[in-house]
Amino acid sequence: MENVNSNTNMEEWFDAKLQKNEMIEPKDWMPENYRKHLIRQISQHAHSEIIGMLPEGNWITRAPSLRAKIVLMAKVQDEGGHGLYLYTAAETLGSSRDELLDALHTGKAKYSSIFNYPTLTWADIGAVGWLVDGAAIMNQVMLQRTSYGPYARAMVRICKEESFHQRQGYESMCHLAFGTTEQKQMAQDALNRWWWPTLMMFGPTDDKSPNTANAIKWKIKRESNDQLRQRFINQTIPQVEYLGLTVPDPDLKWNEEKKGYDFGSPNWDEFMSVIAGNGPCNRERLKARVDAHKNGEWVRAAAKAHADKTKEMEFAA
Ligand code: BYC
Repeated sequence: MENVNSNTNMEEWFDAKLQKNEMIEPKDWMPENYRKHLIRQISQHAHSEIIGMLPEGNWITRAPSLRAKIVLMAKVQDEGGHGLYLYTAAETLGSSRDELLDALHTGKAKYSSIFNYPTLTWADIGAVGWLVDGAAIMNQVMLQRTSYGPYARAMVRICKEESFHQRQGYESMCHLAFGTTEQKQMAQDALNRWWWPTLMMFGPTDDKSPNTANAIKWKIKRESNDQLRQRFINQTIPQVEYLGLTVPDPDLKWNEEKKGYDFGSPNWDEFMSVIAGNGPCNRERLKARVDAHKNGEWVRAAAKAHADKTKEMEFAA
């Protein structure tokens, strides 16, 4: 822990550190609400990564070529790795892995709404990589400068990998959009279904986002939900146009004055219903996760026995 002399007010010391854009580290003093806020956000993020493996993993056996299969497997493995870095970052705040997973498995903790939608065709895998990973990067680039050190450092590698995922998705969409009429229709259908849920990933509008004020004050989030959503739309629409596709939003229009697109409102009732556990796939996703955890019990036990034995042998040597 950095040297905090007894006269120093801890809160002032913490604020001054944030002011100087210095990172907060695990052993530093921090306000209890800052710790709780981070455990909530980082663990939700970790849960999203491992639940995010499910809709894509669903297509590994049906990928249309060996190359597509290898790329998709690599992507799904990356998501598992992201979950692990993030759980580890959350653990440095004093929450155990078991507690975090228990909150997920009992439905207490949230994970990203987007993963409660089904992947119906191969084009959905392209759309997920392009749009969902694209939205994730938009959100996560700023998190590389988040104020909590372990979270910020985990995000550096995660962003590099998400960037590869986004390109993988866009490449796949290019194949379909420039392919046969049926393939182009598949791509358009996937875009139609994933567009609005992707915009919801950024969270509620700023006036309805209870966590943003503290997140900005504590430099956890550097930009608001609406700012990031707007930037994502501005960046993605030219990509949609290049593909010769359209987004399902009659209100989408370039606004020269703001140098950005005006757009319609996502269905926020649907969003609230999905995050309350009533989306199209919430139950299926949670069940798959709980089953995987139970079925992996013997692997965890074997890995622990091996680690304990290795330690014992090192000690004896
Ligand atoms: N889904 O006050 P707000 C990925 C909740 S990408 C579910 O604005 P905050 C991946 C929110 O938790 C996805 N819940 O909250 C990509 C809060 O409820 P609680 C993961 C949502 O935290 C590709 C309430 O609504 N990325 O992993 O300031 C492949 C009010 O919201 C959502 C991250 O997690 C949502 N979309 O902002 C594989 C990035 N939106 O907790 C994997 C890190 C809002 O008070 N997280 N809620 O009960 C963040 O940046 C922020 O937590 C959010 C929400 C932007 C998501």
